[in-house]
Amino acid sequence: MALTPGIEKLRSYLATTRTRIAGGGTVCCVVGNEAADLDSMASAVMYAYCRDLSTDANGITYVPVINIPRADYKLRTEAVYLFTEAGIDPDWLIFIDEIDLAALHSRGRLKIALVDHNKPAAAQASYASTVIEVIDHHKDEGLFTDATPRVIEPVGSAATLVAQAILDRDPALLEEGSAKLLLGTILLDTVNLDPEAKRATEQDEKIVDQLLSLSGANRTELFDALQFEKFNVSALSSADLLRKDYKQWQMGETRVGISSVLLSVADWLKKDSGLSASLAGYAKSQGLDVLIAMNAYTNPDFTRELVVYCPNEALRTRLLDFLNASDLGLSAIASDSVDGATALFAQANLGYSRKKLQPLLDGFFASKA
Ligand SMILES: [Mn+2]
Repeated sequence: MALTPGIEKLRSYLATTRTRIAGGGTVCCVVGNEAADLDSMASAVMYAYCRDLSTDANGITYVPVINIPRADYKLRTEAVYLFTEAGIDPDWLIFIDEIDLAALHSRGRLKIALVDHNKPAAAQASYASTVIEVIDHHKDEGLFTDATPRVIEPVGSAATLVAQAILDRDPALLEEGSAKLLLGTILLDTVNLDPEAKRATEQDEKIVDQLLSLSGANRTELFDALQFEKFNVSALSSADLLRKDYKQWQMGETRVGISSVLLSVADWLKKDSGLSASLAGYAKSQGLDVLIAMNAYTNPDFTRELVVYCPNEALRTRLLDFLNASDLGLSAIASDSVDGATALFAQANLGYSRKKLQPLLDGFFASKA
């Protein structure tokens, strides 16, 4: 793949961060939030780049740290797409499992810049005293009042604030690829500046205009491509589909996990003829008694389906009786491709998201105990 024009400077910066960390001195980790959505990743990369090359870096090495393990990167399909489009190789990025923050901290070498959040994640709370900069668009938690800069503004995307910081400091850093990275991020966060979505502010619009001319990108084409890639899970295995958007709870005696899966049950079975074994493997890896996949997709209408995996027959019978009697509107999908531990359903009641299903299940398992 040909390099995007102008990306060489960003590329050589990213390619040398590991060596520079090993070399000693103060390291300022520019960290996004734990959800590590596209905004957090793009903002961390571009803000670290801009700060590292600015005249007031004070000898500090600024490095972007992506706040998820590297193995989870491929689950962020829209990020994989946009970083590739921008000409950025993920091998150059540093993920949270690839840097020893505790060691840097104990040697007094650690500083932190928070982007796309203004309260450190629980895993990083013990480094709160090292926070020196904050760039964010969430509600101001009132922390780190001495941070400089401390920019917390309710715009549609943290990438808007990062782009503003770069335009203020060194606009030459924004070339085709990096401008596209920030632009795509803002478009996705603001639903392509749609007023109905009530995300975009005047500042987002102003920055988008500038990034459009710097990147030469087509706004609608870029947004449509990102929107498509966000839901394009065709490259993911069943285990990856299950862990992409996953939550688990202890409900009384029962350990329950619920995955949101952006794929129809029919397509899933086409992809994975051993779906029951995949569910069993994932349930085992998470120590679950019950694993539920909530399949949701649009083709052409929004549709919900439910996959219930429960190897304990007595528990499964009670659970399925309960679910069938509930207002989920379930009807069984017959299939020879799954074993007896797995039940497949169409779900007529579209109002049941995970947020609503979880308390329903909680009530069932709590009363059972
Ligand atoms: Mn954000």
